[in-house]
Amino acid sequence: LDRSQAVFEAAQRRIPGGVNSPVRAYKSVGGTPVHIASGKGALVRDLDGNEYVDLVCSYGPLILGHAPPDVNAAVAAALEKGTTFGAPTEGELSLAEEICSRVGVAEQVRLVNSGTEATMSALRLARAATEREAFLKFNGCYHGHGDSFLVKAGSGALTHGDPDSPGVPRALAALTWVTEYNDIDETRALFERSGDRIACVFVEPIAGNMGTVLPEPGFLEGLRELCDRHGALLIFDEVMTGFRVARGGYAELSAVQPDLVTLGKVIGGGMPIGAYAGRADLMSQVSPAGPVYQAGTLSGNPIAVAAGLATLRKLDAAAYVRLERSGKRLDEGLARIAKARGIPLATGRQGSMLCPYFSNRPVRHFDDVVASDRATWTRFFRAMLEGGVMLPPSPFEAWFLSTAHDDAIIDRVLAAAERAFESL
Ligand code: KE4
Repeated sequence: LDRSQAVFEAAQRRIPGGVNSPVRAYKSVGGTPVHIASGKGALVRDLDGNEYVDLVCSYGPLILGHAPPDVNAAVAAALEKGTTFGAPTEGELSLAEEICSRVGVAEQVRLVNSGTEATMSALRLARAATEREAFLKFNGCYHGHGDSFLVKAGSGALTHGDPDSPGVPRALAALTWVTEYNDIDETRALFERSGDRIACVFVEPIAGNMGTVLPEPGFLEGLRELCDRHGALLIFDEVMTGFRVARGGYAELSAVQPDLVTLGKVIGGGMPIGAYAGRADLMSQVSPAGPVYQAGTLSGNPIAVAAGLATLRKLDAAAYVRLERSGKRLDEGLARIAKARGIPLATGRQGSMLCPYFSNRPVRHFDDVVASDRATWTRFFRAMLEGGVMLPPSPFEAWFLSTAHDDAIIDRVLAAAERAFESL
């Protein structure tokens, strides 16, 4: 990793931690972060020429794999006409129509440039629409780095939030309330105490930022019922699950429908993008149709829109059949190998997003994730990297597959896992 090492050392002088997003710095697993030179399909190559099967897939966007020909062609064609105009274009309408045709609750969409912008904006809209200031999120869920979201469960009686980062004003953090994911009783108690103050509930319908934790039966249903009873909005943060777990996102798989949904990652096909969408009576309150201000220089830019449209248009029913086949093959293969070696492994999976935990109990809450054997996980991460498979460098990150991860690629991952488990 000589070249990665050299670039990383120089980068740390010019970029905080040498990276532009913290997880990439390998803090959880130690060692030099592998710097990537190129990617194609399911494979990436580092600066020193080493090849890996990529299970990071940029933390979700690359559902068609690296440099898919149709997406690259669409971007190249768009580039010929310029990159951004600061004026409306037809492509933005096409992408909005495409999103609304797939996401049941979406009657209107506003495009932004990241998941963080999408959740920040949706929160502002929810606060405006309900004229309430407090909102609820869940321990272990991540909704981007907006101030109101960098809050951990508070010590206060009302579970008032405490800042999870310096620089987040305490007065703001106090308006973020935090309860346990999959614990509808604690959430119901909070609503009964203060439901009239809650503007909205933000939830990852599948928690993809503490690995992959599925909602227990009754959890999302309970949130819907509590929001309806107390006049709060239910917001599904589908930045990660949107168009990942089904053609219409998680909401297609569930009887529970949110009032607003936030999107990102897949809808940009690898280019910077985010979106928030929902019923017209809510979205029509957003500027300039309504008073809730939100803006962005590159929002809806033709390049991201071209990449997103090309991606969504490839995601037909057959694509999701392939994604499920690959996810199932990997999940079952890992379970078989771990069982043969007597190593406790619990895996959360939905389609092509999954996370194995070294745990002898099912992972239902954040504390189950924290209790899993992260030292063994780190040794596993290292052994897999040695074996030519690049996992996300943190036990709290979901693994992602793409339509380019075919049976041969999955079997190559399982062969590396066989050797990695032997070394544990
Ligand atoms: P971005 O601002 O990173 O585009 O999106 C924030 C976000 C919002 N909501 C959910 C459910 C998300 O998963 C994310 C971003 N996910 C992380 C992965 N854990 C991005 C990776 C990173 O931070 O580098």
